[in-house]
Amino acid sequence: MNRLHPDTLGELAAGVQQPPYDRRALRPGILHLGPGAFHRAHQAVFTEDTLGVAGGDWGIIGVSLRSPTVADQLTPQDGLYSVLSEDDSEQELRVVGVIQRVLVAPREPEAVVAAIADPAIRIITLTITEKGYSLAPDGVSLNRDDAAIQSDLANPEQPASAVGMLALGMRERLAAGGAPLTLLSCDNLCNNSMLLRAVLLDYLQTTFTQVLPWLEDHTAFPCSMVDRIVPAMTPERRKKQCNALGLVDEGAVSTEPYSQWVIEDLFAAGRPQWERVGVQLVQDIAPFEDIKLRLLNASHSSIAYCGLLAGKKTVDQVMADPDLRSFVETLMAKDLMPALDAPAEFDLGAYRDQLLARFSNPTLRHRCAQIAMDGSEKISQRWLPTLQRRKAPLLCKALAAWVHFVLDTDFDLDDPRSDRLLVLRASTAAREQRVADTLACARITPQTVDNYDALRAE
Ligand code: CS2
Repeated sequence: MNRLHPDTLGELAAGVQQPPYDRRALRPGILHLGPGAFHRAHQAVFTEDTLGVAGGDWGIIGVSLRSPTVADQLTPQDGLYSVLSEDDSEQELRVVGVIQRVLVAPREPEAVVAAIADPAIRIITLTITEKGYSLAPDGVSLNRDDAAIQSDLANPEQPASAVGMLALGMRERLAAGGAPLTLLSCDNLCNNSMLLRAVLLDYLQTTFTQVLPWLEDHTAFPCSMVDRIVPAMTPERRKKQCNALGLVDEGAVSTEPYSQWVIEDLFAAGRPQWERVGVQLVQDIAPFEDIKLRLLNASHSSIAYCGLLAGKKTVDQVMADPDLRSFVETLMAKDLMPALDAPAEFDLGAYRDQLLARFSNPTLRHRCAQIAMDGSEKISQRWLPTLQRRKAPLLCKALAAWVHFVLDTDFDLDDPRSDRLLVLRASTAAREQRVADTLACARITPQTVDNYDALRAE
């Protein structure tokens, strides 16, 4: 089989959808930090669909902050990749063409800075994961104890962190005339773009203060809620997808049919007509963020830790186990849903039913271990707000499962605080202290939760 490339599109299997516009007419208008599978299955697809329906020339340049993997996958394919979306009743395979180039920051830092400075780039979107924002333990300011931030603050001309890279790029943008810019976070954090703004302001105050007035007047930071389940690709799945495609695709992504994007309608320099393809542009994003993080993601993390401890590998396996499913359903009904202030017109019950069906999708094989990653960051976004609002005994069980997972098992700990957590795992200190220290890694402390002692006792 040949490799996917504009020159080989004629060899695609019948029925595979192709970009519905002329790729040669695209101009880079969006820069995306973190072009991993999630971006390629979500924001890129919405923009691709918009080009098909509404025209325009919004091309995307991807920037990987660390690894060359995505560039190595997509560059030989001229940016093309395929997306398979499926559940047990539908299946769609398509080739997406909206990504024009992928840059690798450590390999070509000047090109990344130049792209951020380029006035043709009008929107910077980000999927850099929760830990990419370098948030301090208070969850809202810049973590100056973070090694990457410390090194960037000491040497802001050669940044490695996302915040440092954006700050340097913005300084150059200002020097190049200061064209207005929108920065749009697409990570699973409450108030995501406001947090990005806060850490950037903090960083700029000690690096390039001249950027601050421009940032105040010429940038916009709309928050957004993103939703699509995108499991990490496996070699077997990729092989199957390539066979269905008729071409080798190293950048293949597979996902579910469902996809949702809600964005605060606050842009500094225009945007694609995303509303034409179902993106919701709203004034008040808070209810959408809360419902998604505190119901979908909160259940997801509970499924991950409880499932792994019960010997399950994937989310659908957990959902197929009657006891675990009943635990998830009760957790949603008794603890998570009552802690939400959903708008009166929002049908929370229908949303819950849809989530249960999405989690049960047998074609996704979404690994619990993937969701279990970065627990210390995710828990404070997904579980803490509910724990702060009410007594939540089932959620406490999930929290106990995480603590048990960290302290008492030999599961791999893929977490930004894994050094600390591994020390706690090995420690022979009193149990109570180790539990408290583990909880503190997820920002759960007597300062953040009122009924902390009761919660820890559970
Ligand atoms: C998951 C999310 O990996 C995780 O932590 O909970 O990535 C989840 O699949 C998405 O947020 C769904 O939109």
